[in-house]
Amino acid sequence: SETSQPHIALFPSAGMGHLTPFLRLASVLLSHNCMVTLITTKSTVSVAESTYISFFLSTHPEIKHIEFQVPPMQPSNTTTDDPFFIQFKATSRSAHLIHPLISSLSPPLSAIFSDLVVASGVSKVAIDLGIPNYTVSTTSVKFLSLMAYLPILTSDAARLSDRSTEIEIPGLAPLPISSIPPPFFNPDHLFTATLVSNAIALPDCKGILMNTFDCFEPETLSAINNKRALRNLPPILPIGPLETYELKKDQGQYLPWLKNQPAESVVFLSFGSRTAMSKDQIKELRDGLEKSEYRFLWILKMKTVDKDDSEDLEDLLSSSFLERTKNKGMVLKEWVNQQDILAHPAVGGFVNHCGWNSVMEAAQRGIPMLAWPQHGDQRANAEVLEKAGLGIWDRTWGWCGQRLVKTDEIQKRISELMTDAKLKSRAKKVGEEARKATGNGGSSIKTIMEVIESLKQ
Ligand code: BUP
Repeated sequence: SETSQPHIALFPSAGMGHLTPFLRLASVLLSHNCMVTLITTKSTVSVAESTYISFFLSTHPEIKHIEFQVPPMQPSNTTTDDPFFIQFKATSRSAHLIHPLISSLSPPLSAIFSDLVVASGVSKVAIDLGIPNYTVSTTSVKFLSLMAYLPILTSDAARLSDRSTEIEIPGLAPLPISSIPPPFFNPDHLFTATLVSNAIALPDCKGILMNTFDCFEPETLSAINNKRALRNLPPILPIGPLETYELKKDQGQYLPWLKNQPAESVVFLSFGSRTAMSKDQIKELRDGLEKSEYRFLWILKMKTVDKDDSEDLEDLLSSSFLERTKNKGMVLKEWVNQQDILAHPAVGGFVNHCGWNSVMEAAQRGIPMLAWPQHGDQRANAEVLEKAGLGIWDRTWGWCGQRLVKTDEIQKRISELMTDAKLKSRAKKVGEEARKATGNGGSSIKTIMEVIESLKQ
């Protein structure tokens, strides 16, 4: 009957890293017989986002789509020019305006699942409509705990200015200062301010749905869920690794190429959808990769936003490099289907920036990672994946642009990634645990089923 079919609105925020888990969650909900309404902002920051949204909707005509026109920001805050941070802020401060768009939906909504950066506005709307709001957090539990603690941290000027120590969140393992994103030391930074104003609303949510699984970061998870830390948080609900869904097949030559490579012989390098390294760093990476003598598939982005990426690969890498390595490797600057690449048996290691979706995609396949975090949550994430046994991380490499990581260091770590048998077997074990969590009767499946059950009435 109609009442046994919950109707859930999903409201992601900007960037592929935020959109991807929501679309994956949408397909999980549909497969459990829920109705889904997807709320997206009227224009997206990247082309990748709008392409994925349209393709997803075209393959799921049963989803209702609401386009939300976000009033643009005045370009007055000068703490950042990152278009994604600006869009977070714009969406955050207008989130309450979704009220009239969703209050008369039929059948009425049973719940709203929304991004952390709209928690404040959406939780008020949810209270008004008398329905639960779940926050979907798109990062590690470790980094979530830091964001949840940010209102306290940023209100304590003395602690913020003391850069010599670790950040201690009572009840949790301390976080080294070097893992705290630099903007967090400035309470006026647009990104920090946006997070703080929404983190204070987390206690109003019914639960925090996370793309992770029980045994990937057990300590942080149990400290929070057993009320030994951050006691005002609602339960954290691990529902991952969220299954990948059918994506638009691109015309890329990489799949036929991968097919011709021996098992586990290829290093796959990608630094996410919003990271661009400096040209000097790209050259060191190029040389380290060549010196390592491994086969490689390298996704190389030169701009933060895909729209303006017109740089030429030959200019950047030199035609002689491309010529010398043409039988050994492939460098691409276009959008690829990362989930298909990681699933390919030829891939033996993953050099990556540690965006949380990428970490979960590697975990699900048991692919060892060489962590090369660049910004934001990525150092905290690197710490988590290293501890879980999924990969290695050289902490001295620093944040993006902090120092030039040299050819020889890169060569050495890539060789370690591809030859360390212990690392390989630990990563395979992580893969088995991940698949157990999402298999029949697995912990993540149980958790999402319980949430869905609770919304039926
Ligand atoms: Br690039 C790229 N193809 O070419 P993360 C990324 N992806 O499928 P990010 C592709 O986008 P934030 C490409 O598999 C992952 O699901 C990738 O999310 C996919 O990093 C997603 O890994 C990227 O979380 O996000 O985009 O840097 O910085 O917001 O965490």
